[in-house]
Amino acid sequence: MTDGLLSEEQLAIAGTTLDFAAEHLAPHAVAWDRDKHFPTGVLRKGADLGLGGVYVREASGGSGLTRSDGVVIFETLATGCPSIAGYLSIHNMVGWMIDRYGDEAQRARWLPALCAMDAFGSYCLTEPGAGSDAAALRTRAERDGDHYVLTGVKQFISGAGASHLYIVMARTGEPGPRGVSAFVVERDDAGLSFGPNETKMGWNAQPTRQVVLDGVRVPADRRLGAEGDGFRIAMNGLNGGRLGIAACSLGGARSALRRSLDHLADREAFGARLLDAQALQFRLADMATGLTAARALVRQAAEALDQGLPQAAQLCAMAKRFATDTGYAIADEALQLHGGYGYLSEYGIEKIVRDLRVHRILEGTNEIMRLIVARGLTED
Ligand code: FAD
Ligand code: 2MC
Repeated sequence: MTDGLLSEEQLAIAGTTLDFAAEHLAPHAVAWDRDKHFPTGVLRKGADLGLGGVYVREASGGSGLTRSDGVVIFETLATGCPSIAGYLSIHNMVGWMIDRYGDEAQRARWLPALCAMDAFGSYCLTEPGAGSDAAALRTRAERDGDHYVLTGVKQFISGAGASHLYIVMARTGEPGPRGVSAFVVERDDAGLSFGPNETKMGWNAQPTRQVVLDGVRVPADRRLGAEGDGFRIAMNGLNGGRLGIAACSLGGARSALRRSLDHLADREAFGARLLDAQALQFRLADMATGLTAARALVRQAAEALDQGLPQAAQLCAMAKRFATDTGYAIADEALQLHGGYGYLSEYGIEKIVRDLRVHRILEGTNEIMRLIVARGLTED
């Protein structure tokens, strides 16, 4: 079911990304999850379609698309695999941050490889002692002449080890958000190392590792933006990132709903198709309604971000909270409608539930999304 609200161009994009998801992601998603395989070759194929630099300006070598286009892209990709679509969303957050806050030399140095996905990107904010309270981060970047020396540990970093570029938020000044700066660290920089790939409930088709910075010495031109601007840069990156994750939840839920319809149409019990039971039809109707409501909020937030509206950050938080909770509930309901088959790995439904579970935690937990929304209410 489509809502008929996409532009001609967005319909064309959605057709391409749906085909990509159906051909290159969906057939392998269960095996990648089982084998913890990060399919870099498939990601590079996506770059041929412009998926490596979705929001990077065309002048910088990207696709120059809007957030409103982006949520269509990530929803459709996630119908094939939420974990891979989720990683691509993070990679695109990194590219956008370099394009938006980098200078000309920095854009020229990193963006061509990121857009081609010859280089993968990771975003490093969280630390073992600073997750939700990100402004409490303790990784230090000490100025030493024309260089900075970075020391600290980043926790739960998506793509770590496989990625070539790491945007690292580190402290250059006072405690709190105003003492934070952003740096681009390259995988080959001396002193950079990685923890083991974490064993996780879901998102198994991409690695999650600690990133350890042990006196990593980088030239000052690796700093993105001015000293002290790093927290603002990180938060602005996350506004769009949260929409990407929200859209990935829509895609996972959309696939789970589609599979439920197919399963109930095939399955017979008590002398009739299960799809003919009105009790089950009503549950499908509620799933479709929840999905459509969540999609509407995600698109409204994307439009607000595209227009640079002052309430955009709050709308992104609302959309992330609502779409990830709703998407998870739909996937869980789909598992129930599949009966025992939903619990078997080969049907792919339990994988969607596991993948979507973490969307309620990462890129800001849904409690933090409520905090952002509530702060906006009391500031009005
Ligand atoms: P905590 O901050 O310790 O929170 C614990 C609980 O307390 C949560 O339920 C939280 O909502 C709640 N809580 C905390 N403060 C409040 C409050 N004020 N009010 C109400 N409730 C509160 N980070 C990155 O930087 N880059 C990545 O690429 C990345 N990828 C990730 C991939 C995976 C698979 C996972 C699991 C995490 C990833 N993260 C990444 C980290 C993620 O963003 C954090 O886990 C998340 O922000 C929460 O931080 P925390 O785990 O330290 O939880
Ligand atoms: N957009 C733009 N600016 C923002 C912003 C947003 N969403 N959120 C905060 N800011 C600005 C804010 O306006 C303020 O600016 P100024 O100093 O100019 O006034 C500055 O940032 C500090 O903000 P606060 O005063 O609100 O700081 P506080 O510490 O009270 O709260 C909080 C910040 C809780 C909103 C932030 O720490 C947060 O978002 N925590 C969640 C962390 C998170 O999302 N981590 C995700 C890691 S990435 C990941 O998981 C991946 C999978 C990639």
